Amino acid sequence: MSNITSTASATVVAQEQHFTNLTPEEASVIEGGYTLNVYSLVCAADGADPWYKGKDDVYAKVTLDGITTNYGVGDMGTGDAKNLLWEFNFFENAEISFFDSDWPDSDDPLGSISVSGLTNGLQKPTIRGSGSRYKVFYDVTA
Ligand SMILES: [Ca+2]
Ligand SMILES: [Ca+2]
Repeated sequence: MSNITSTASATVVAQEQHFTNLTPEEASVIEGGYTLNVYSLVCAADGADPWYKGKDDVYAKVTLDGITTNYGVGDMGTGDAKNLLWEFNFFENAEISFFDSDWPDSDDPLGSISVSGLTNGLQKPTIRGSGSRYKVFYDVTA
């Protein structure tokens, strides 16, 4: 750090020191938040509809810092994969809950993922619900 030449600049120097302690990734989070990248969804087992109703009718409820929006995915049966290539920006937390759409009865939950910070590389958890299993490929970047 450079020499402090006046009391007025001392405050500025203190603030700069605060930010120089951040890693480049942390600094970029403060500027622009996080990005949740959802690459693909793979169906390991579709079980949320009886056989005569066919494949799961998949959609996602995406909640970013408390605001929820629905995104369609489409029909998925065992072995199907869909490239989603979704990018969501958030600051505090993000959650994606997948559902099988039904009518007139209520939709069946397929499981969810939830993030509140950077991931250590690509994540690929298996989510389960209503007799179905899916693998979600995602990461969180700054
Ligand atoms: Ca169903
Ligand atoms: Ca259905």
